[in-house]
Amino acid sequence: MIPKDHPRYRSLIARERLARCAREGVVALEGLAAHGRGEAFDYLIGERTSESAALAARTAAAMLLSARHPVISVNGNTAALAAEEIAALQRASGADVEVNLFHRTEERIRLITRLLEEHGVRVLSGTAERLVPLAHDRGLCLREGIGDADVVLVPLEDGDRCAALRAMGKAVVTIDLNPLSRTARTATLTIVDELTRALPAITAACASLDPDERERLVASLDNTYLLRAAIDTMRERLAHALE
Ligand code: PTJ
Repeated sequence: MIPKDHPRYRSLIARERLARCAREGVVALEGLAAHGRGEAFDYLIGERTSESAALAARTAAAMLLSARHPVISVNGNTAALAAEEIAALQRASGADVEVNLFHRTEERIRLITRLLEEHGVRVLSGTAERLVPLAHDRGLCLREGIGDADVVLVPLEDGDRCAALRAMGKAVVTIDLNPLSRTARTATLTIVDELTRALPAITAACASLDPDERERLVASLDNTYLLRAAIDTMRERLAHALE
């Protein structure tokens, strides 16, 4: 039992949930290591949404709303941490949701789909085909889902797939606390923020953007600027860490 007044309450609850989901098979054991890396970067940005991340989240909403066929790609960590937030974003953006795994087994696909559905997500189903040219199983996707998407939101992504999706002409939006990762640098748009802060920010923006602002945000998207701003936030915090 984690006491509510513990100074690291949120972080401990997230770890507890991930550990439970790992025991149940939803989260890959490797996902626990990936979460730890994310936590370290979250410390560096101050565990809050920076101004540039807020702009990135609004831009992500604009891209999802302007897309012909937006798809949210969900892995084990994302389902464990944010099933409810994915349901809300699906309602706000009209995006399809597809489960896509690095450590893929049919059993994990089934468990993650069930968890998402229990939280109100409508999950695409069907026979996955190797439509993305990758040797590993992230290349497997649904023809009517990621295969047909023009904009794909891929939280906690793997760099190879991000590059492959872009090479197929798709716009890739990622959420990654590490602004130095290959994914962050390869994506069309990177939100350098924690998943459970970034998703509600995109959902809220979906409800508030008017068509003019939508167009302006998409036209002025500059991912290098957003990554530099995230790194500057971290540098600034480190410079004043002990004051
Ligand atoms: O469920 P599977 O089989 O698809 O596997 C999922 C993992 C996460 C294991 C897989 O995609 C993986 O290995 O990911 P990476 O390459 O470690 O990348 C994960 C990235 O997400 C890292 O750059 C982390 O810094 C970042 N990250 C981790 N937790 C969070 C995060 N970013 C935002 N919010 C988080 N909670």
